[in-house]
Amino acid sequence: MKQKPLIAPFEKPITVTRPSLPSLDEFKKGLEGIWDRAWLTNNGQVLEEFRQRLVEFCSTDNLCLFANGTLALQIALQGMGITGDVITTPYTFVATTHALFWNKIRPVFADIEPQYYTLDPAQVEAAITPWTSAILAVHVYGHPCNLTELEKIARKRGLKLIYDAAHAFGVEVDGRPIGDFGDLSMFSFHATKVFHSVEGGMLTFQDPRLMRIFDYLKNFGFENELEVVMPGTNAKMNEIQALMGLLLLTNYDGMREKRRCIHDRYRERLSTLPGLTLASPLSTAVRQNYAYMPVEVHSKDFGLTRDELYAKLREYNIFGRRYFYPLVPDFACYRGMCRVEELPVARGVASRILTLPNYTDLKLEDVDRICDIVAHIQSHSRRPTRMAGVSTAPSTKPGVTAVQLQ
Ligand code: T4K
Repeated sequence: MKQKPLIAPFEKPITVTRPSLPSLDEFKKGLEGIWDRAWLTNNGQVLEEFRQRLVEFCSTDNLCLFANGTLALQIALQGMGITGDVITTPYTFVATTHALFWNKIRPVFADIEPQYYTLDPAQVEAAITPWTSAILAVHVYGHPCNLTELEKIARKRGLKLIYDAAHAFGVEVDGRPIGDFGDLSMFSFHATKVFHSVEGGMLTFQDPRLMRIFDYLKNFGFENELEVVMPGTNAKMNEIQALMGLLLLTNYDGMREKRRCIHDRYRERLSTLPGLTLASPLSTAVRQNYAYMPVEVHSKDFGLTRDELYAKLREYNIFGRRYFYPLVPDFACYRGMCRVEELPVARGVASRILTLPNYTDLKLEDVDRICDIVAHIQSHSRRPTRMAGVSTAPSTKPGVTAVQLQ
C-alpha cells in the first residue's frame, strides 16, 4: 500500500505572536524602585525616563504616552478638533474606526493598494467631499503608506493627515522616523506588538501646542487640584507599563534583527510555493520592523482556500490569524456604510490573507517546520498543484519529525 508522509504537529501551540519579555531579574530590579517610591501612576519617575528615551528614539519632543493605542487615537482626534467625515481604510483592526466613531466622526472607507495593503491615494482623492476634514491612514503590518502622495493630497485639499502607526514602531523612511510624516501618528505598545509596554500607546505630532491639550485630555482635564479645564478622560500610562517599555526599548535592535531573520526565512521558503503570495518587498529606503508575516492564499493555484489552510494549520497546532478579515465595514456595527461592490481590492485581500506566526523568540527551525507543514498540506490538498523546481516533500531539517502513515 502506498505510504503517505505526515509531519507531526507542534507539541505546544504556536500562536500568531508572543510578547517579547525582558529578563525577570531586570524587571524585578525595576519593580523594587517602584515599590520603594510607592508611586504607581500619574506621571511617575519611570514614565518620565521612558518618555525621555522615546524622545531620543523617535527624534521628537512632541510625544505623549497613553494607557493604550485606542485611547491615544481617540484623544488625538478629539484634541485636534477633527469633525465631519474622515477618509480611512477598511483594511485595519477595528480600533482605527472605533476611534472615529467615539468622536462622532463619520468614517468614509476608501480602497487599498494591492502590494502593501495601505490606502490607495487615488481612491482617497476620489472620496473627498466638502465634509471631509482629515485622512486617517494605517501603516498596516508596518508597511509605510504612500507618504508622498497622501501628503500632497492633504496639503492640496487642506485636510489633516493622521496616521495609525499602531504596527509601525521603529520604522524609518529615508532615515526619517515614520512618526515624522503627516500631522500626527499613533503607535500601539500592546503586548502583541513588535515593541510593547504590556498595554500602551504613543502619539507623536508636528504641532507642539497639542502636547498640553493631550496632557489635559488624558488626565481628566485637570489643571490643578481646583481647576478642570476640559472634559478629559483617564488614559494615563502607569509605572509598571513604563518599566516594561523602558527595558524592552534597550533591546529594540536585537529584537528587530531576530525578526528580520524570521522574515527572510519565511520569504525564502514560501515565495516559491504556487498559490501563495507575499507582500511586495519594501523599498530599500524603508527600515522596516518586520511586525507581521502576511501571506495571501490564492485557492485556485494553492489547492485550498485560505480558510481551509487556516483550519488545517490548527490541526498542526499552528494558530495563524486572518488579520484583517472581515473588513471593518462588514462588522455588524458598521454594516451599511458602504456598498458590497465597493472596496474590491480590500475585499479580495481580506478573503485571501493569513498572518503566520512571527515573534522575536520564534526559532528558525520552527519557521522551517511551519513552512514544511504548509507545503505538506498543499501537497495533500484536493487540488494538488506543483510548479517546476518546487518540492513539497517533508524536510529533513532538525525539529521536523516525519512519520509514515498507511
Ligand atoms: N490600530 C491598529 C491598526 C491596531 O492593530 C490596533 C491593535 C490598534 C489600533 C489599537 O491599539 P491598542 O489599543 O491595542 O494598543 C490584537 C491586539 O490586542 C491589538 O492590540 C492589535 N491591534 C490586534 C491586531 O491584535 P487580538 O484580539 O487579535 O489579540 P489576541 O488576544 O487574540 O492575541 C493574539 C495572539 O497573541 C494570541 O493568540 C496569543 C498571543 N498573545 C496575546 C497576548 C495578549 C500572547 O501570547 N500573550 C499575550 O499576552 O488583538
